[in-house]
Amino acid sequence: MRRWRKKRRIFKSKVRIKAKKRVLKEEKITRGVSPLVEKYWLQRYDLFWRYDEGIKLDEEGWFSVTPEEIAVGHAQRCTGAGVVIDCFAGVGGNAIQFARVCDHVVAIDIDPEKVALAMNNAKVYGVEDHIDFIVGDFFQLAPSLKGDVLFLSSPWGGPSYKMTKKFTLDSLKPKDGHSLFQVAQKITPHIIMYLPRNVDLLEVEQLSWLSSPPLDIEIEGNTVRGHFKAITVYFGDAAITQLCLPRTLSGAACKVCI
Ligand code: MGP
Ligand code: SAH
Repeated sequence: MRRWRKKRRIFKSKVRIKAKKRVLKEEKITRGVSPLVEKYWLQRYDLFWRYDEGIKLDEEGWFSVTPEEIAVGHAQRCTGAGVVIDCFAGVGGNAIQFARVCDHVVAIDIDPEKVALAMNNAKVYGVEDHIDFIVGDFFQLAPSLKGDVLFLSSPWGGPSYKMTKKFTLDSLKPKDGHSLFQVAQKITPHIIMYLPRNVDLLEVEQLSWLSSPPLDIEIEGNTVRGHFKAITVYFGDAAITQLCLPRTLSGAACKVCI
């Protein structure tokens, strides 16, 4: 009799667990997000404070967008700047914040779907008139671009970027970090790079030494609610705190704040 009761209890709890799983699955379907996106969806208000007002993202957008608090920090560095070019604009996380403080923003993305999403999101924030959206390949467009500050947040190869202990610049997509930096420098030396938190910092510093003359550089750790999210590197005048930065032997200023 006791064994039978125990069996019945186990059966009932299994049924309950199955029902709970079904409800969770249904909830996910109603939210319209895949299991990969679920974790980022839970952070939606950190990504876009005005998420509920009509913000739209696709899968890559969910895991790549710069959280709003970090994007605001990037933009503050460019307050009053003339033209900022967001070379890999995605769903507009950065472009929107730049548009709030700069004269004009050029937002480029190779994926037409991303540009459509970024335009929609810029409308939600009421800044669409301050942004020129371009569908195109940054590397092809580069020779014809003119701007005061360049923002580079290229793909890192998806959320698996953190599987490796040290993320090297050659893992950046679609071209390695050195080539990307060289192309960018031909447009302006005032460059901001948004990079993985496990990026090889020595390699990053080398980018400034390899420039001629060496560029001032500031490396900043980015957190949201105390969670270490990414690293931002400011080069040239974008490293605006340069006046109080220690000078290296090369003559360039260098500050690391992580
Ligand atoms: P994450 O590490 O995938 O998220 O991305 P989280 O919540 O820190 O995950 P955890 O499990 O490690 O705690 C952190 C941040 O990096 C995201 O919010 C994006 O801003 C940025 N990011 C991530 N990826 C994969 C990319 C990318 O490919 N390109 C760019 N530009 N940014 C990315
Ligand atoms: N900072 C953005 C996220 C950028 S994710 C935000 O906050 O929303 C990187 C983006 O680079 C992706 O949207 C991808 O479509 C785009 N991309 C990849 N290769 C590109 C290229 N050659 N030129 C321009 N954009 C490219």
